[in-house]
Amino acid sequence: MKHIYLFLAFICCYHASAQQVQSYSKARIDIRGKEMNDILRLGVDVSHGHLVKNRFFEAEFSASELDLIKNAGFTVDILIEDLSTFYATQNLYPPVEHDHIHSRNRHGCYPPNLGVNLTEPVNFELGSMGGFYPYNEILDQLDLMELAYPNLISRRTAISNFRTARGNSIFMVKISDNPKTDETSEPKALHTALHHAREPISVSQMIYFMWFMLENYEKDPFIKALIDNNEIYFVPVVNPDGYILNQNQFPNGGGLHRKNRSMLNGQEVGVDLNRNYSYNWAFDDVGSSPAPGSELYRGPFAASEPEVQAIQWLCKNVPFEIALNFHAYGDAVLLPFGYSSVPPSDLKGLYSIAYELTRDNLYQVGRSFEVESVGYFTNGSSDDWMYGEQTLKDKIFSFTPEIGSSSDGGFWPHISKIRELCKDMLYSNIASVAMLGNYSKLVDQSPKYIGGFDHTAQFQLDRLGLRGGTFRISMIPNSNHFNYVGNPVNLFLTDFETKEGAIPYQIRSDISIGEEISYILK
Ligand code: 0X9
Ligand code: CA
Ligand code: CA
Ligand code: ZN
Repeated sequence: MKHIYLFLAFICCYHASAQQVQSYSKARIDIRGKEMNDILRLGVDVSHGHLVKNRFFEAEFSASELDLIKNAGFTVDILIEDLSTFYATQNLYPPVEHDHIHSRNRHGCYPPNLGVNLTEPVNFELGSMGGFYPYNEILDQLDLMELAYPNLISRRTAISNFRTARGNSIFMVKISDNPKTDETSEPKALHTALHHAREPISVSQMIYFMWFMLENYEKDPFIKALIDNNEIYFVPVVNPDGYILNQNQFPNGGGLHRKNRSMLNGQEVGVDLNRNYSYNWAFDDVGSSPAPGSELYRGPFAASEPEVQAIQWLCKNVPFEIALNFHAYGDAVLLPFGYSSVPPSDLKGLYSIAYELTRDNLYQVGRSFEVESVGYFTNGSSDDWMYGEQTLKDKIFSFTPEIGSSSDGGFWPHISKIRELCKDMLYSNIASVAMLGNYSKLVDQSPKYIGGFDHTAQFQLDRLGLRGGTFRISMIPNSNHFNYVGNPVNLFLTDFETKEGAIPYQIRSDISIGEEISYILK
């Protein structure tokens, strides 16, 4: 009797842990004469990887996904058998160098040519998990910030009383002046990270940005104004259960678990939190999967997951206008909708903001199915609900930055790449707050070469921010060639509007041919 009991107990344990030690490989799938959709239809996660059209698709796959793919008749080449172990040991060696070079990382200043230098915050330190932060180190960072800057950041609090399957809270903090008070008239932005447990760069860059803002408050009037006039909410770990599982299994980094750890009928299945939001949930089986075993499992019903309930609750209680939901990887900023190609009514505005967010890092911009590095539909994503749900709350301009690329190391970049990847996101982060206000972009449209003496400086003004009104453009001579410069011009711009303007000026007649004149449009 006793023996049988022990035997049964053993089976149970084995079962529970078999679920956890899903192993992942990097593999190349031959897609000649086939369709990417044939893979997607298997419920296989093709959310990242490297696609060479009509030839091959290279990405990370779980063992069960590889079985599905092989059974569907694809030829599969295993490139890295045990990907987690590869990641967990990669920092013993220099990073693998890749042949394709990106044309990004200009790292200028913000706004361009106006002061704020995008410098590394001195308080930023790498974490102990291959350079990334284990869960407790993330909470420690938030607490350290509050200790150092109690007047600029709120104390870490749980979002209502939502608890994950493993009993964790979802924490948030806010950066603003008077952070302990809700200043209802201040525009609000939301930044979230780690919907997906294996995307640790999403939280590193968030910590980096937070320190940057706090450290520059006293030093930089532009940053001070952003903090004084807005509230920035941060939810650094949407999926603590999945993240803690990864860190327990791979304390040096490399864990590839994606979903949360929800139970279904007494079995741990895990739900893809970015398929569980309530807007067009389960729209079709291409953008999410009904199969509990799939990496894209959408859950048993809309917002079945406490993590998603917490974020939806927060958005219903705080009127955010812009949200960035940080993920990895793809060198892209995605915008709604993901569920179908039906254009959102604010497509122009969404693009306009996304292009500004990526002005420094030059990431690709588009809806998930339009962007080369993504290329598929998603239903039940955070962006679709945050933007699309306009009855229970107002629309939020929501974006998904996919940080880094496969050549940066995919989900677990080499430790030597982390700071650079964080810095790549600094401009986006700052811009996401600036866009809450009355921000616009001035583009000089004057010809480079002119003759004669009477001219006009021509320019275009694009309104990027959500608050508008009148912008005053003035012309300031910057060399001593001017007889006369016209008065400042006021331009009134509605949402995302573009207008052209001109200011007349006259050049002194003693100028010689070939001489350079210079003026500033402000
Ligand atoms: O598939 C996802 O959930 C996201 N990519 S990831 O590689 N991090 O898993 C993309 C979400 C799509 N979002 C929008 N279309 N806005
Ligand atoms: Ca405030
Ligand atoms: Ca204020
Ligand atoms: Zn993700």
